[in-house]
Amino acid sequence: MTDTKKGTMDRREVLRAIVAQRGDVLMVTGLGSATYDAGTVDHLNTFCLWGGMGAAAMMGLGLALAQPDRRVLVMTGDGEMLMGIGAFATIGAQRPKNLAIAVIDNEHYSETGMQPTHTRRGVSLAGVARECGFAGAETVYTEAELNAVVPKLFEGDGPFFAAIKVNTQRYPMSIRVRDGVHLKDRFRENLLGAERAYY
Ligand SMILES: Cc1ncc(C[n+]2csc(CCOP(=O)(O)OP(=O)(O)O)c2C)c(N)n1
Ligand SMILES: [Mg+2]
Repeated sequence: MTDTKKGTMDRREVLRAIVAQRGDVLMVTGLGSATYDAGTVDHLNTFCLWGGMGAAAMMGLGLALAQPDRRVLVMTGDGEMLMGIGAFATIGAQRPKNLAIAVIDNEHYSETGMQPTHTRRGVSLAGVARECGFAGAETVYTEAELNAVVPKLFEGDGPFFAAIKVNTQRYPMSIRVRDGVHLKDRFRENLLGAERAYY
């Protein structure tokens, strides 16, 4: 399966549509613009990755397995997801019901200068997820399709995957909270309580 249509949605409007329904979901964001997007709506239940390109989905899997009663949402870029593409197989094998992944797919590596990624050449991340055994996997291009897919990120049996096609608009590459250790400690303390967070 190949995707040849173009994304026209704005990535930060997509982010707003998703976080408006986030409830108490635990979010992990991948390095690159997904982390900068999430930083505009800084939240104690969000862990923003600054490095470890390709690790976001695996971090989400670990979190989902450790916290089976919580919903976990990974939000990352197409380039970051492509670097960790083996994660699809591991998640497909584990099949955590509480995990969803949303890729903000601008078909480029925007942080490093807008080099086109494989999705620009027709590689379908949703196709990979589906064939790896995800419970659901979709590619969305329009606001109507987005509105239909957002609830599936938060409820229903996972693992669920959505590639959300966006335009190539770039935003400032910065977030307000920039200390990685602080972001990690803050996330753990909020989730586990101070007594358990540091052991
Ligand atoms: C191992 C590794 N290789 C390359 C980079 C450089 N790098 C940082 S962000 C990025 C692009 C991320 O692209 P994508 O995930 O599609 O994010 P977006 O387009 O939304 O910014 C790259 C190549 C890196 N940080 N680590
Ligand atoms: Mg990208």
